Amino acid sequence: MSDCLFCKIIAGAIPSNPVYEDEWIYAFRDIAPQAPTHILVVPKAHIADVNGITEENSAIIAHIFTAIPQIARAAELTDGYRVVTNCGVHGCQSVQHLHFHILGGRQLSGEMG
Ligand code: DGP
Repeated sequence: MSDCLFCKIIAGAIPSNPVYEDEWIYAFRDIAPQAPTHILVVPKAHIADVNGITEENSAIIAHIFTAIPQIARAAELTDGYRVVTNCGVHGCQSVQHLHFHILGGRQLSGEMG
């Protein structure tokens, strides 16, 4: 199996708290939540980060962004939420498998960086 942490979570080799799954993507609770609701949405195919998005795999990214509103609705984020993806060292990416954070459940800071 791949040495990637999120590939292991997707495969079920490391336990996680799922909130959504389909053929292409998996969403689960962040282990260290930074907001009352903190969900990670990942493609099942290993893409390292935003720099790994191509014409060939971009349909998965579009699919993620159609699933995110459904996931947010199911999580009752009726007053809004933030979607974040970190990339590389300056972006503070700590897991090298593309993931989108859904953060909500309280008024978030206006600071972005
Ligand atoms: P980033 O720093 O953008 O690469 O975000 C990685 C996120 O992954 C971070 O918010 C913490 C979360 N995380 C790290 N290890 C685990 C884990 O084993 N399980 C879960 N559910 N989340 C994890």
